[in-house]
Amino acid sequence: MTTEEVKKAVKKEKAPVRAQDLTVDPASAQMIERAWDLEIETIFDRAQSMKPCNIGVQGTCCKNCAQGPCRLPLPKGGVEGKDTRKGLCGATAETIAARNFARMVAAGAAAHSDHGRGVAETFLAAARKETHDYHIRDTKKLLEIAPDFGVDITVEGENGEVLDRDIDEIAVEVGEAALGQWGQQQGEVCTVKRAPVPRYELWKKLGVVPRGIDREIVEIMHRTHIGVDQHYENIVEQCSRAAIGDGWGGSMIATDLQDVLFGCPYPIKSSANLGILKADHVNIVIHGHEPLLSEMIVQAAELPEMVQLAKEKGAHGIQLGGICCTANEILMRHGVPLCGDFLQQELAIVTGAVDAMVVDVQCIMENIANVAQCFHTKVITTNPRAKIASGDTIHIEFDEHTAFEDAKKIVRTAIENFPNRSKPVIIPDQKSDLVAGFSYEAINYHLGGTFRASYTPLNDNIINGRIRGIGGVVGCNNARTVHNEGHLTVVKELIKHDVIVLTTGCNAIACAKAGLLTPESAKVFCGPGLAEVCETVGIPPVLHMGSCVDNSRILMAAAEVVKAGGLGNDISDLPAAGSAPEWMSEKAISIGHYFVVSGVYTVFGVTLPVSGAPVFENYLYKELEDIYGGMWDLVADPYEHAHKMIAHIDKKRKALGIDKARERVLFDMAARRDLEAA
Ligand code: SF4
Ligand code: MSK
Repeated sequence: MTTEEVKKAVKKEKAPVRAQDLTVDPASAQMIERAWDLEIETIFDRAQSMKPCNIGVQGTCCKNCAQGPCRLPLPKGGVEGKDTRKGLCGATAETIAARNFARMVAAGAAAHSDHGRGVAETFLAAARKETHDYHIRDTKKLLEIAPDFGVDITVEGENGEVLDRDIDEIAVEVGEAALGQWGQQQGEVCTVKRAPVPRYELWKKLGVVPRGIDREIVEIMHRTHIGVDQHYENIVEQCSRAAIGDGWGGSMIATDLQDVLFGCPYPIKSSANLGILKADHVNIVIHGHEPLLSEMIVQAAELPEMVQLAKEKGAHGIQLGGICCTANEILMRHGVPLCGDFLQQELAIVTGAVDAMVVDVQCIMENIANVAQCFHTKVITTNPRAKIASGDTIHIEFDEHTAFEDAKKIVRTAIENFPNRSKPVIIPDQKSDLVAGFSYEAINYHLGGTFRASYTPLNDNIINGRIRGIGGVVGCNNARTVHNEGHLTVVKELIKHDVIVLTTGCNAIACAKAGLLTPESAKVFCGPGLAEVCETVGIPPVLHMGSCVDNSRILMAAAEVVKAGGLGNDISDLPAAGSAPEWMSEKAISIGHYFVVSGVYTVFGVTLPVSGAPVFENYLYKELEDIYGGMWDLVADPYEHAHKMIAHIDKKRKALGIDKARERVLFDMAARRDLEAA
């Protein structure tokens, strides 16, 4: 269906859709309108013309064998008495929904973990000096993480003295031990022990400590095959093993090793939105997830020979920008500006200014290849795992042993395409300043300083009530909901009520575009307590911690807060809540589940494919709290969504006996204001 047909169809049934009804971001609205003018179809049009399947949305369609698909919609008005719905094999709605949920966890954990495996392989190649393009850069972090992998960092000398071990030897051993976590069959994934002791002991008691990262994912696929695991509670138990293996395993190891290879992020300034593109520059947009490639492209684009070539082709220079989590990776370490989030990938091309869109893995819409055909843009795939059949994409395979040469080839291809611009360039003038780079180490340093780095000042401010609690708000965009509206409403509501927000992924990009990642935004958007803390410490109220795999940084921050003391003994005691207001990817389900089993109340927006199985749904939303201290929830309305998080935070403050402190602080502040006014 063309855009014109979509518009006509929409018009026939109801008032025409306006671009500002589809997104709250003016830059995106401008490009949606341009796409309409040029009759270029984007995801925003397809979301109007194709409605989601009513049974799939409920999670009760099974196609796990050739006798199906067996479809078990919830009867209108719900199930009265005994639920008699069954698939051909007898699988109940609960079994089917639990199996589908589990397969989402498996796919999400596999995506993160395969990313981590790729990083571990490159790390090992660098440690063994088999590649000259990557080096062990952050030796401080290497020495910090080595003991967690069972690697000694000192050795006893001949006279019993303690000597430092050779860094290269340590790096090789860490690389080998890290890579071993994927194929390990028995024992425990070693980084899981970074969780607070009571959490780790609970997991041990429940028998959900992952044995190996891959093993738990494979076991989900086995258990959800026809005729295997047919008890939703038992299926969820395996989800917990695989999800812990993701959050406290594959993703966490990916973050660790990336930091050692490319440097641990520290606060850095940059800007965000389509307005970062420059009409007179070669624009290269890097999109996907793995920093292995993008790190090389950043270096290649800075080479004098590349800048000279760009000038010879008539450009003033080379502008890099990122989409999705690759954007977050190169922002955190190099300050490369954010071009846009998941739903802006087609819209970036619609500016007519993108000379190459370079993609690796995850969240890459196949339709970018079709949109690119309407312009001069070259879509370059780089990863053997991810090729695109549509359009005229070119594949320049990226290999860690020839990484820099591959990156130079890619940059050169983009530069040579600059003179081929075929349509007028229209770049929205929206871009916002931001400060990113808040690794959990950076938060530690920022709060406590070099000599007394610690989370204690954060805990003190939570205990004294200036900060009400912590919100982890993460996740994607979803074309079934207004672009960025959920993200911004939830985050603004939280900070307005003195909840500090830790963010990653496309939520971070949405917040960046809205100016929430600047220290100055505290005065405008925060409640008085949080505003005072941000002003004193000089931090934004929304701390950008990185990409999807970097949700592990949020887990580590939570563990550090527990360790700093005064807020209970476990993550489930903290006045904290998690959120993914516009989620869409299977990775979000794995992330959500590892937050839940880590003890966090986790609210999703849009929808969750469990509503057709009320018993299973109740297990996720209520009963898991008794087991793990954390549970799932679904609240589509973003305002209510934020307030359920705040209510949970207040419940935890009360349980800790610190609810009265907050009332005193707010009274103090009101009194101070009255005095100032007098
Ligand atoms: Fe139907 Fe059972 Fe086959 Fe699923 S596994 S498609 S419920 S027969
Ligand atoms: S990119 S997984 S849309 S956050 Fe990590 Fe954004 Fe979600 Fe992809």
